[in-house]
Parts: sequence; C-alpha cells; structure tokens
Amino acid sequence: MTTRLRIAVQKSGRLSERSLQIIRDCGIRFGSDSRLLKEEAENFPLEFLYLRDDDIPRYVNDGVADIGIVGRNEYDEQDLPLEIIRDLGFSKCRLSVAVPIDFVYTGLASLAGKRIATSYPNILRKKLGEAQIEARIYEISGSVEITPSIGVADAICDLVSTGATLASNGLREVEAIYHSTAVMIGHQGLSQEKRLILERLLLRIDAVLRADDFKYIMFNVPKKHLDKVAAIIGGITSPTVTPLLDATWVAVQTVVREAQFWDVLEQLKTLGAQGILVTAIEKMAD
Ligand code: PRT
Ligand code: ZN
Repeated sequence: MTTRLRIAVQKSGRLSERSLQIIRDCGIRFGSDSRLLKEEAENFPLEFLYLRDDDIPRYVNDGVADIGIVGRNEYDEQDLPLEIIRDLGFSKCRLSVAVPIDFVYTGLASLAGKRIATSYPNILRKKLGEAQIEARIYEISGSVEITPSIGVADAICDLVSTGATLASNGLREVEAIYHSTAVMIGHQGLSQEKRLILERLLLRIDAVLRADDFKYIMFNVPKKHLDKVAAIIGGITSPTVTPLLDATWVAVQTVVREAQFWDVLEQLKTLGAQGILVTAIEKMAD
C-alpha cells in the first residue's frame, strides 16, 4: 500500500475554499466533493479529511491526520503540542474586545471584575493574566455578540474581520488582543516517508505562496536612469535589461513585492518609465 500524507481541511466554512485552492494551485487533482468525509488526490500521495475546524488540531495531535489547515486562533486556543509548518496568510482576522456603546473603556483595566463572553477563553485568559487583570470569563460557543444585549455579559472577546457584526449588535471594538491567519499545522512525529511527501508538498506550496507575494513588471526607461531604477526595484534577481531600437532607452523586466508595488510604480514614473505592464505570477520557485 502506498503511503499517503493525510491533510485535514475544514469541511465547509471560511477556510475551506482557499485551503483547497492552494492545493489545487500546486497541481494536485482531487474531486473536493464536500459530501465526503475523506478522499484521495489523483496524482499526489495526499488524502483529504474534511472536518470541522475546531476538531482539526485534535485530529492532528492524535495522528488521525498528519497535517491540517486551521486559523492560528484555533491552534493557540487549543494549545496542543503541534508544529506550525507554514503561515498561509489568508483568512486574516483579529480577536478583539468589544463593549456596548455606553461602556467607558480606557484600556484592559476597564475589564477588571467584568463578565466577558468569548469562544476563546484560553487566549483571553492569557492576555488578561499578562496585564494582571481579573475578570469573569464565560465560554460560549457561538453568537457571542448578542450576550451583552441579553444581559449575560458586560463585554465580549470575539473574532472580527470587517467589524460589521459588532456594529449591527451595538458593540464597539476597543482593543485587538490577538491577530490570526490560516496556518498549516503538523504532527510532530511524522514518519520519514511522510516527511518526504510533506517536503514535496511544501516545495509546491511555497512556490504558490511566493507567487502571490510578487508581481512581474515590464517597462521602458531612459538608459541613463538604469542605476536609479535598479536601486528602486531591488529585485529578487538582477533585472533583465534589453536594448531598444532607440539606443537611449532600454526595456526592463523584473519581479517586485506586491506590498511595494504602488511605491515602485510611482518612483518609476518619476524616472520617466513608459509602457509599464504588470502581470500576476502563477508559480515562483526558489
Ligand atoms: O463549522 P466549523 O466549526 O468548521 O466552522 P466555524 O463556524 O467554527 O468557523 P468559520 O468558518 O466561521 O471560521 C473559520 C476560521 O476563519 C476562524 O477560526 C478564523 O481563523 C477565520 N476567520 C476569519 C473568521 C473571520 N475571519 C470572521 N469574521 N472567523 C469568524 N469570523 C466571524 C466574526 O466573529 C463575526 O461573527 O464572522 C463574523 C463576521 O465578521 P465581521 O467582523 O466581518 O462582521
Ligand atoms: Zn468551528
């Protein structure tokens, strides 16, 4: 029987689609039939387990799955001895304290002696402990945002992305205590065979993630500005420079970090760059 690496992915929810997309972008084919609990990839020794996100760290810890994709919040809340293999960067959110509009909040100390409802008691307890604040923490598994209005809690600590849910429940976000993204977690004692499969998978995942971080740009610029252009774009590798028919100009091709892209673009314009073309990169191996 061939050894397969088992990956636990959220069955249906905020993490599902992007988790599966990254694997698909790695050239791995599978059906992703959400009615299934388990399926095998067609062209890579990988097997999927589709589970509730809360269950993923435990399944990985128990060795039922070898690796899994969860929000870092879930990983830290459960505090199991697992390894974070990669930060995948998507599903960004924060765990924030929110209070009713009329609550006078001047800092975490305002929570002393209050009742705080949350689905993340361990992360909250740790944060309050560091600030030496004692409060009553109520663990609630869902609809945390309604607890102040029904008199169950004075404040809440919940995940936030846009903040719309808090606003529509008459709550004000006052302090982010924790930031999260989706992470790939792994069992610490993987067999040598599974480690090798994981390494093959990571080679692909890294190429996919790197590609997301960069843009490929091409432009023409007066040759006399080449030094300045090189200083601006920095590049992963030295830019490719091609002569043009007009000997006073050159064409340049390179990659730039997505985060710096707009700055770079503005600076290139001031150096007289023309015909700037920008394209997404599909894969980018080291
Ligand atoms: O069924 P299952 O147990 O698998 O799923 P779930 O309902 O427990 O989890 P799910 O799919 O809601 O979230 C999975 C993971 O997505 C979380 O553990 C976080 O890591 C991440 N994530 C990112 C979020 C959000 N953004 C988010 N906005 N998880 C929850 N929310 C909630 C938020 O608390 C609020 O109630 O979504 C609501 C909308 O948020 P706003 O701020 O945009 O209004
Ligand atoms: Zn869940």
